[in-house]
Amino acid sequence: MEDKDGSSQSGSSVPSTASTTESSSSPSADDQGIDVEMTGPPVEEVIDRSGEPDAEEKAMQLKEKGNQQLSIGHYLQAIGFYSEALEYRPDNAILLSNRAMAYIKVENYGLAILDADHAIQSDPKYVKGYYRRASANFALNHFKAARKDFRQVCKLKPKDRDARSKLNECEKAVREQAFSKAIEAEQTAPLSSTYDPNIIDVASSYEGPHPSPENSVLSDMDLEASYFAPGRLPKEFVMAAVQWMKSEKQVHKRYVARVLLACREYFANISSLMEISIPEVAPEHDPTLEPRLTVCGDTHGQYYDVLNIFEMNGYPSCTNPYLFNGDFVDRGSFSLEVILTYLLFKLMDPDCIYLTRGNHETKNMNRIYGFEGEVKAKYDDKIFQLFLEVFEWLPLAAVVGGKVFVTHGGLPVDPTVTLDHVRAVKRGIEPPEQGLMSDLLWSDPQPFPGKSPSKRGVGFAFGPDITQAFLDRNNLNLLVRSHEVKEEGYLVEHGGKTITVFSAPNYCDTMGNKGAFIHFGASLEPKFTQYEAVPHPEVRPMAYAAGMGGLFA
Ligand SMILES: [Mn+2]
Repeated sequence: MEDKDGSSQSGSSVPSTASTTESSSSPSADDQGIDVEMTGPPVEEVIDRSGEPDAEEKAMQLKEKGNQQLSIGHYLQAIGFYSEALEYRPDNAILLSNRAMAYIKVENYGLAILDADHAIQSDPKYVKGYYRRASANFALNHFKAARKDFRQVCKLKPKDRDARSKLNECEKAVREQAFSKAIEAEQTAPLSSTYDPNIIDVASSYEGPHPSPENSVLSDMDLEASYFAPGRLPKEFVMAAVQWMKSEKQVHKRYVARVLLACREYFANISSLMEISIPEVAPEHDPTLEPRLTVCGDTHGQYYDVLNIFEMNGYPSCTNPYLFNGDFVDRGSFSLEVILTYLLFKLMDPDCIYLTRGNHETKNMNRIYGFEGEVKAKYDDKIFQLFLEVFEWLPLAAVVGGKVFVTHGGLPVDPTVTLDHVRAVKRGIEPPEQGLMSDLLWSDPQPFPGKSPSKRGVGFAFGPDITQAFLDRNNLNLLVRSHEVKEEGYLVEHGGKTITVFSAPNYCDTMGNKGAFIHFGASLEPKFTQYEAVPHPEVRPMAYAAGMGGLFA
């Protein structure tokens, strides 16, 4: 673990080789159906080397290198090789659809769709172009568009059973979407209002922790439920549960259900914008330290790396509070353990841990990136539904020390948005296609002024001028966001006004990046700590990501 000076001068020199910002074309607003004027960068010139001798051979060599990188999970390197190959063969459908695949892997669905469009244009008979476009649209909740492309695949390859099953899955998603729209209109009661943990039996064979002081099962259900009120969950139980899960065992379903019901209730009754102050006293575990709040970025189911943060930096307590900035689940196969640990601490003491919603605390991301499969494997569908209800009520942003704005993705590009708008965002829903919630959850910074369509296909890219204007308008000093893997675990941009923090080291066991967290003391000067990944039990990332036949795994 190394401490780094927190000044923006030193931070901004950190290279961003792992950030996912490469783009060879600038998508137009029309493609996205977004009705705003874009002031993005001039379209990057793609060098055309197709006339050079041996162009074909060079393109194929670069394709092989790209394929090799793709197969070992080095997606950004793969994108680099495919982009180089495309300079020699700009309209090659295979190269375009391979790069689309790599873009999908890094969640750049907007760019994937552009490449797939291009591939289909170049060769309307090349089925993978349709596959890729369908996958990216599926990830974006555009199920009807995805269905159209899988229909085309089935037409081109009538005997392809895999395509048939994916088409069926699209049909199912279209039906589900229509159904949830219908029940939304009918205001059907959520599962949490009818779910009754009292009828779940705790068998005598259960050897895990209990919330009662005697660490034994209670027969008085009201008494048991009362332990799960915010601020009342015993520390002994929380710490025992954390250790129990570390040994790959499960906390009893009755207790998990109580945690989820209590947390849903808690989050539904607090503001969408949290106001968090810096503690006035030093962390209890080490009184020599400066009082601070610790801000972490994406943790993505990397439970053993989360425990490593706590071992290095102290467990959450009112004198050692944490803010986890979204994307707790998906990708890593210990997502259940990560989110449950955060929620247990939340109930132990609501002021020891703060959570903001990430774009992965959503139903559709969980379907394709593993959390749904994981919860259904470890518990059941109803517990998963209760998790979704908690996610729907998570706050969307925080103001730290009155001056630092923290949100998962980024800033809205609408030049009139104030903190009051953030407070007023309607929650209890999946993020809409566009609007303030989507911007906060999905947007990314860009180095040049203005706004551009997002490489992801949701939200926008916002420049340093947009950041400065938002901070000025709201009397703030700094934006902290997460959402993108960074080689050094963090990156300072926009003249020191935008910090990205990412806390999942060696993301997906393949990316080789460091993790980082930030300390904010009374001065609100960010101080960074970087760290490497630690070993975890042999369950590979995305082990539970079975959605769409494991297409995204
Ligand atoms: Mn994210």
